[in-house]
Amino acid sequence: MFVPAAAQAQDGPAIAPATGGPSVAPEEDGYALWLRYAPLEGQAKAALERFDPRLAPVSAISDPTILVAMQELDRGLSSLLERPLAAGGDANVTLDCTSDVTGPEGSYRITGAASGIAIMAADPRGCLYGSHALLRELSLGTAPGRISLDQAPAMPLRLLNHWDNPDGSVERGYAGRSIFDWWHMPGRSDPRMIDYARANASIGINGSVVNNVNASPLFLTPRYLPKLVALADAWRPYGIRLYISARFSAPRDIGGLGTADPLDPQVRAWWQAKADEIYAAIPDFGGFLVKANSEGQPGPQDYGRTHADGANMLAGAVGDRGTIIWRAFVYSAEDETDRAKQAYEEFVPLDGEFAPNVIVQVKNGAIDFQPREPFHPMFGAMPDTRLMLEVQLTKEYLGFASHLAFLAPMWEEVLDSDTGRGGNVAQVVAPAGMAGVANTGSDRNWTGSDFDQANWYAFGRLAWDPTLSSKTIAREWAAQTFSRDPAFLAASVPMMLDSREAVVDYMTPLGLAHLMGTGHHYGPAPWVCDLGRPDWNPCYYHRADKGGIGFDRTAGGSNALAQYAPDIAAQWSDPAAMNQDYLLWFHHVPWDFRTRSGRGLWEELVARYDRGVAKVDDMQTTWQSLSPYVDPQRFRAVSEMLAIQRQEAQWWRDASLAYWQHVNGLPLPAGAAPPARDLKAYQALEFPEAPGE
Ligand code: BDP
Repeated sequence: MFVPAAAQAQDGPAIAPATGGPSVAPEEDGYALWLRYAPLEGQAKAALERFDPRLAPVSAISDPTILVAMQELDRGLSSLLERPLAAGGDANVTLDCTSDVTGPEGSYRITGAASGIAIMAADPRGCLYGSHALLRELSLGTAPGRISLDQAPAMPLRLLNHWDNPDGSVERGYAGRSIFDWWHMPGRSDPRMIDYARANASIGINGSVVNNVNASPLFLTPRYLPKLVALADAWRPYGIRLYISARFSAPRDIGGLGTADPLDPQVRAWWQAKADEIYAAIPDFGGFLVKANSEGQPGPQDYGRTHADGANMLAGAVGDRGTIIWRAFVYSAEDETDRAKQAYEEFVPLDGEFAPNVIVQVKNGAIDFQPREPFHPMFGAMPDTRLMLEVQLTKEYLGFASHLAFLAPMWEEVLDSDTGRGGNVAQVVAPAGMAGVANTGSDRNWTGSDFDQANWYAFGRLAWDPTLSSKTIAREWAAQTFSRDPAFLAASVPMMLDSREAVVDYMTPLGLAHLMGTGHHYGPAPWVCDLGRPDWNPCYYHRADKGGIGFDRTAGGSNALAQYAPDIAAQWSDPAAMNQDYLLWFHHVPWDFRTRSGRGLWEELVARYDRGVAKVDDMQTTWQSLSPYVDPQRFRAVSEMLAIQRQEAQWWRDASLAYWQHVNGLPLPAGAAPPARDLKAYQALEFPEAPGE
């Protein structure tokens, strides 16, 4: 083997500088995600060549998880080196999966030295995660001898939630059809299901809820069980447990009973038998996710019972074999309470009443996955209930797949939020976990756009370790997915880190929320005020009139502020002193209110819209400068999406300003460009075919 002179040098820095300029990868379509294992170059390549990785033969391995770990190592190492690994001789990359490494399942330790790299764990999953971690480090250019990691997952459940339907449609899906080919299962084993499992395992995701929370009872029928078995069997080696969303009325829908009352003995017996049937076929079945009494879904309240009655009945049926994940995303048509208050009011009084194998799953904010919301006040308010954090990877409210918005900064903001009740959100959810509403689809690149892959990646990494910084995650992802060239990373990482804030600025600045088009949620529609339920209307949320704008959630208004711990509420109680990012979430203020920037509210609002659009200009400029580092196919795809984003950012800004001016009658501040069209033109736009509904 030819060893370049550079191999004589000392081990390189974590991300090795390029030698001789970037070499553009061949045409790629994004299917490989961050698992491309692009060939190393320069010092990093020399260091790995000098190490000359060798694996033990796999013939003696019987454990399927250890086997896939070894196969991944072989695949990754040979791809990084652009050659097959040497056979024979002693292995110098070794797995010990019965070591004394302590910590929860999946924990691992890696010690690298010039003589060998040892991956140690107390269970096969730890070996699998450790193998991926080793490949990640090497992909980033770290020299083998310098790799030293001691890792344990911060929370037990790290789950994707798919809102996929049996007919292949995906609720709020912007990446094509469902990746699950239910129709042909179990006969057809789609290789994509293995690549899905590899991708998840590589970032520590250990479970998947495969169907929509607006659940079809089909998934509980005997016809679907063999399909579920096929998936569970395929994923088991990768450490992915299968869960399903259960429709609460299933005993009526498919069980032939006249009721789904959780206290009815026949209903209890039906669920018990159903759980036993599933566990007989899938011994490691994860459990049920339930959306009950929300947006028209059936639930225990239909029978005058509580969420705890419903959840505990199912918890009894699965017993210690699995988990019931009960969603707290509830709001009701009959309830006139501020929607932001309803989940807290329904759930907090039930604290301590849930069975030990019940987890309550809470969205990051109290309304609904908006570009920015303060953390949900339930976090910290239910000390005797395990709470799980639900975030949305699919960008229903952040520009679908077309807008580049890296969401790690948003999730970091939530995870780091101090609840004022003995810990931040990450600490509150640590005994339970995190769920991410998946953004996968049948598109070749999985997520509809190349940069949306970063949100899948970031979700897994944060669920594993919520103390990771967005910057670290962006850097890891960009280096593995596009190029590890320092010049590429120096430009692309800041672009990613700023991207979510750009969306906030051009869609919902200063704490505004829920201003999107009806139903499909595409584009701006702050003028909508005539829908059947008050809290479906954007005007319910912004409350703009001639006198001012914003939702008064102080004691003088809905008093949602009082749901937070006193110290936290105090941070948001004074509109003049508080972080202005949440201003209009908590306060209704006059248009000439003096903001902390010194500008009046109207001027500040316009400035933020303009700042958001300008950030997209910057993103386009940055991306154009990166063409030397990216293959032409993905370069063009991202460029096209950025152009769409630029147009839509302008549309959000212009349509919003046209409407606010219609309400407040104010002229635009000097220098601000007038909206391109008049308000009526924006109001007339219709998109009956928009995806995801
Ligand atoms: C809303 C979505 C809707 C979901 C709902 C939920 O628009 O499609 O069913 O959340 O989370 O944001 O249940």
